[in-house]
Amino acid sequence: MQNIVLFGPPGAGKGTQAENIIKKYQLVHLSTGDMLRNEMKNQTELGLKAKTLIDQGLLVPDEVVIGMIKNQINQNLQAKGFIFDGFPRTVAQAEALDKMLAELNLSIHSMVALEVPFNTLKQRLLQRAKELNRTDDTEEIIEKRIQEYNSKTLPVADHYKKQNKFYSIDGVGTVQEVFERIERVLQA
Ligand code: B4P
Repeated sequence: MQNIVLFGPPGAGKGTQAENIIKKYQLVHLSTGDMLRNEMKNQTELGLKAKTLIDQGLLVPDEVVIGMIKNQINQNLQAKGFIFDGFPRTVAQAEALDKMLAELNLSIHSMVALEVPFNTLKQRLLQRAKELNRTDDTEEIIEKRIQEYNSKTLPVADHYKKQNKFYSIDGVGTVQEVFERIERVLQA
């Protein structure tokens, strides 16, 4: 079973590349961003609480996303592997993920980190704002999301570096070029 963490700042292309990876490797795609947007669309209690945080560029509490991921893993125990997209985003989430996988005799195989400069991230997200109308893709909120990433999410890379599971990928180029770089890591 190959379990992969797809890592990177907002707009790095995690969701975009996850689509390519699941098509090729038939892994189960677990995106906490998609799960939260689904809750928001259905106006559930969780979705309404998450929206107030997401619209300020803030992270949703650890226990909420950890619970969602645990649920999805347990519903997909027959999977060939999982691709974690946008999760873990804090060290506490990474520790919880390691623990829940260990209880199932599983582990993370690799963290694939997409590296993209700040200005490119901003351009991509402002472009996406025009296409998808996401309320968290305004200039002010993008900057807050990147600050949150730098303070709370970047340390997650060290967590996997210590385990020798960290692979840095240049995330600038066409979607296909970036995918080919990821494939080289996954096939190694
Ligand atoms: P996410 O949904 O995870 O979104 P993201 O970081 O904005 O985007 P991603 O990196 O997937 O970018 P994409 O492929 O779409 O999170 C949204 C929010 O939910 C967070 O801010 C947070 O509040 C909350 N949340 C989610 N998970 C959480 C957690 N675990 N804990 C706490 N809170 C959590 O790419 C962006 C754009 O770039 C797209 O328009 C795409 O077409 C374009 N693009 C991609 N690759 C490109 C390329 N190579 N060249 C040009 N454009 C490209």
